[in-house]
Amino acid sequence: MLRFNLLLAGAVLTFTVLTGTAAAHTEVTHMVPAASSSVAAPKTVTLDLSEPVNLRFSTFKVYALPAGSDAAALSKAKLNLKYDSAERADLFPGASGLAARVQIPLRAGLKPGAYVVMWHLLSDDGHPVSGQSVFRIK
Ligand SMILES: [Cu+2]
Repeated sequence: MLRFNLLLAGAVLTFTVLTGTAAAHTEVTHMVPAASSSVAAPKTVTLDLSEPVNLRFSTFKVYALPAGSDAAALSKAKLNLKYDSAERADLFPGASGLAARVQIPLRAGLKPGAYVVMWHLLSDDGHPVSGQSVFRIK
């Protein structure tokens, strides 16, 4: 009986670990330009996600980061703004459908300085995930 209980406990633990992994929140696994990198003016930002997300319920923006500003605070202030395309460094028109890779076109002639890529995603399990990453144009 003890042995059976141990087996059962092991099976429950294994199940928990496996389903825990499957229900993990969507993450940005790779990005170009990479976080903290310094690059010549790029034409696009590319984000790879750990699983496909529904783009219709996801937001991606790029903003210039004013000197001395906090990237997380700027993202919080700007992610939910509507009709802010004139302020933004990107020309992302929005999208729909499922995708695990997102390409965000950038404006031509962006000035040297820091830029924040910010995102708001709907994970597979229905939970929202927000994040941001900073790169620098030389
Ligand atoms: Cu969740």
